[in-house]
Amino acid sequence: MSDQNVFAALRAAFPADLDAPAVETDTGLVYSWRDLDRATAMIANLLVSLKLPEGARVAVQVEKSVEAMLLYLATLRAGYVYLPLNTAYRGAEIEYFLGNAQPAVVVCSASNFGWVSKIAFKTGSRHVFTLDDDRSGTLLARAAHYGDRHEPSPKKADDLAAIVYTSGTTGRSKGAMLTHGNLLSNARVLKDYWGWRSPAEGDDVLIHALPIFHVHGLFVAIHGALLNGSRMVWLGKFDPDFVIRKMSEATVFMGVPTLYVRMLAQPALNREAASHMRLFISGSAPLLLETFNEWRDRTGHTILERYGMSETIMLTSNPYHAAAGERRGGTVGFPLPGVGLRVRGDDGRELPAGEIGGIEVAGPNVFKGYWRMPEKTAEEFTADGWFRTGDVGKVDELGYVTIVGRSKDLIISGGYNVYPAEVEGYINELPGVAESALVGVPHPDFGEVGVAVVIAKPGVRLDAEHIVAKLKSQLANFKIPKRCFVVNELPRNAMGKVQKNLLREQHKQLFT
Ligand code: MLC
Ligand code: AMP
Repeated sequence: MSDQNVFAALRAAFPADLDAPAVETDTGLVYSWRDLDRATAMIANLLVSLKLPEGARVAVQVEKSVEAMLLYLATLRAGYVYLPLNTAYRGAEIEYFLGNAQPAVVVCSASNFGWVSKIAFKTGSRHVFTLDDDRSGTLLARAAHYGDRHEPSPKKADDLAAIVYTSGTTGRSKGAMLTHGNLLSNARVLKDYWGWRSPAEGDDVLIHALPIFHVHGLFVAIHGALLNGSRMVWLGKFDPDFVIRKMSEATVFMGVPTLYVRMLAQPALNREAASHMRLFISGSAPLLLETFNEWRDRTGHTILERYGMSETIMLTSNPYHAAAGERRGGTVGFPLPGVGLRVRGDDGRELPAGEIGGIEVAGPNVFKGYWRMPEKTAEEFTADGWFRTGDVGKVDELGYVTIVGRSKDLIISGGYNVYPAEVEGYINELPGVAESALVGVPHPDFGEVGVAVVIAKPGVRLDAEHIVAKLKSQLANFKIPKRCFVVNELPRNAMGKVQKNLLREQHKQLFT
């Protein structure tokens, strides 16, 4: 197979006019295609000069910036493995990720250099650079000494491109190993499926408003624009008002449902504001039918909902072209071309249309396995090689997939995953805590949020606010329970298992 380096494929799609704008930021900076090419070459040359071993990981925890995207692209260009880390992660979380992935290079913001570098050196990293969202830091200062030409490292489809950590339902996070073949095949399918228009066909412009340390903002959005040679309007942080204003010069927007909810709260959102737009895409969490309908009423656009995972990138999508069917609210559309999707019952039987069971998938987009966890990898794949998503759903007669729930105990809050087992583990470690349960309840802004219910050890008086304050010092902010209750007992079934469904029911109206 010829070279499958994702960067090489993206680079080949750059428009002929390299001086045309490729990225324009919310702070008024403009980067040309030539800038992207040269800067990624310089960073790639710096990485190569470090003489890293084959397959070395480059772990990155920095605020969103165009330079952070360039570092991602440069890592692919140089042939190393990119490991993005949410900026919300705190000390213990970072210590685990670096200890598990053993990256050769760590890049962090200057203000975190003290504690991050301490962990990085302890876990065996040789190089720690800084990068801030104002183009400062040692990474760029060092890269400035290197040449602006670099031949992308040739890669096979099966070579590792990125490791994306996803929390585990039990135990620790797992690093999903994604290959160049996974990323490239998915990007090519989406380019076609979502009708990206080449510059000659009318120039798509993407509004990029998502974080770039997860699949949605990092792969789906960035690859989508670059593989099509399309300009990006780049936001460091989502701002509903700014996005609505920029719609007049853009055509594509991708967001998690919370972003749509927040834009709907702006009076400026109307048909005229959205008239230049071609496509609104939603994913990472369930889009409420109410949001889907309200968006159509207010803007005249039907949101295209799609479904994916860190382990698989994109799996299904509602159709773009009307000829392929309508975009159906409440569904995640059809399996993408090349993606196999089946629904199986508890007894392993493949279920017919309309019946609810576990969703399993296969295809060139499905990851290679969990980093250094062969037993976990084996658990999540069936004997015939299909990946168990942990999502529960059905496929109707026409082929539309609907997700009705999850077999994995997971809360999706504002598009971020929160695993109750992890948060409960931290709560249970606090002095005086006997036991705890974290459940997801509906929330008007984040879709779903975590609520903690805690039992004290005999004779101990616990303070809910104190528990939350302690968690804030240890865990990423989006994992912090939005409310905490100290109670005398947890509801249990006959087997002694905590009945989370009853807790969810009890607290379901806390925020609505
Ligand atoms: C922020 N907070 C959250 C939160 N984000 N709480 C729960 N869930 C979240 N997602 C908390 C903060 O800790 C803070 O609490 C308070 O909310 C306000 O913080 P903020 O900083 O003002 O929030 P904001 O920056 O506006 O962030 C909200 C958001 C962000 C929706 C813009 O969460 C976001 O960008 N989400 C997108 C996530 C994403 O890209 N997911 C894709 C995963 S890929 P306090 O108490 O400190 O004030 C994937 C696969 C696929 O799932 O299919 O795509
Ligand atoms: P992550 O591990 O962050 O990649 O999250 C993947 C999970 O997000 C999936 O397994 C689903 O549970 C959920 N998800 C992604 N897209 C959708 C969607 N459109 N509707 C419902 N759930 C979704």
